[in-house]
Amino acid sequence: MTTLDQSRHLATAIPGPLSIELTKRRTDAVSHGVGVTMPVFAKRAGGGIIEDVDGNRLIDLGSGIAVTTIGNSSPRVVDAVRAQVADFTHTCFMVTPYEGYVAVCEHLNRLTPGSGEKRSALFNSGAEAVENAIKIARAYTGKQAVVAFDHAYHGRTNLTMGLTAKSMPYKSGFGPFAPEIYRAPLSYPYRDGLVNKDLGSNGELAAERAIDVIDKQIGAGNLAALLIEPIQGEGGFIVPAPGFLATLLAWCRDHNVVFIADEVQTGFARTGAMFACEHEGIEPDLMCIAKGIADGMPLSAVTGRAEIIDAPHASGLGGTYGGNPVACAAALATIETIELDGLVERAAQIEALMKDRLSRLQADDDRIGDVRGRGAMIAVELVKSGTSEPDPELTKKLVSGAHAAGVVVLTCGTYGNVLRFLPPLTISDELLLEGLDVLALILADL
Ligand code: PLZ
Repeated sequence: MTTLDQSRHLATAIPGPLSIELTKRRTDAVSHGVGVTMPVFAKRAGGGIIEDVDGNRLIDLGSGIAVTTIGNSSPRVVDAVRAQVADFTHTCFMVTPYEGYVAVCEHLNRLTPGSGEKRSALFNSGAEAVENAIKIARAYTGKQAVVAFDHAYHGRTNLTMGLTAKSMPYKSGFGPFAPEIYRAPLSYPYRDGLVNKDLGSNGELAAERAIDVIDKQIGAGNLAALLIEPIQGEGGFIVPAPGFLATLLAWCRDHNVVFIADEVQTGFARTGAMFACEHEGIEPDLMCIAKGIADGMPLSAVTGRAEIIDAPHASGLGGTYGGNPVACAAALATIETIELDGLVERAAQIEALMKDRLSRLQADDDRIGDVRGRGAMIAVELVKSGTSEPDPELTKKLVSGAHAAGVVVLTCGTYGNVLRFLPPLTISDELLLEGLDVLALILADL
């Protein structure tokens, strides 16, 4: 295979003729319920570039929604997957197990925060990991209620739709949802701070507000689990105020409530730590892991305290494909790559680079209300000039301008006004800064 040139290049207008052709086929063949961010079809990807079928090379600031963190088709993953496919593709771990599954669990038990005895179970998707974490928490506590937070995103299956906060496009028309799901207020420093300065900066205060709602509306005696993203992903890359997570965790420990960290988007070196919980010094009871774990092969996990995760009866957890051997081989190669190539440190460098560039942009442009995030998970919240009112229209225009200029960038946020950056950690500084420069130019023109 020829190496992929690490430069942005527009060979045609975006989308080009071959992508337009494929889009016609897609419209005829693929359910219109499946949305698409950018109407270009991928041909190859690696480093910091996605090449489309028309020969356009796009700067990748999305990593397929935080999945190809170690770079697309990462060399060790390619080798490991090839070797595993040639040996066997599937036996089902529940029928005749294989070493790769066990080895992935050993690594996860080692890599996740917390020194006590831990165990893991493997599944296919982020949503499936969340569903299983809740099954485990219910089995362990003998209680049923689950609390999730404002702006939360946990998936699109029935239970996880119920846990996800935003109606459009995730839930609208798809109910009824599972019972015993409750919602508590999050710590959202930028928006809390507009209302009450202390609340914006003091995570303990924000946690007390949430605990009060939980106490009054659910009661700890009924609550099996508290489920939270340590940095919210789809909800807007919201980093809670310091102390918020630790205060919630301490309350959970006092009340026999299982604290589940959904690290599906934040995990696996993305935030400048192996897991985002490390930044807050907390050790969750259970952690949901997916996305970056296997460089795009479908794999997810629940890892946590042995006492809790062993609570379900034998055969209470499982699934045909969970911990597929090819996905496990990819995960082992991913872990090796992160550790040998120092990618956790690389994510921290990317944070410094991006925050420097974006804060300078913010200083000159009051439509950038907030710059936030950690590691290679950085966002800007766009507002109407001179206000804090969300500006989803500006966000849409900026993103479509970026797409036309060959920069793959995504949005998020309850109000649709957050531009989020999730570059692969293998992107060069030059490409990363070029991507941000393109955005800055488009923003200046709008
Ligand atoms: N938990 C924190 O970010 C997936 C979803 C994109 P699955 N986020 C991207 C979309 O529009 O479907 C996600 C997440 C967090 C759970 C999930 C769900 O992971 O692998 O998509 O099921």
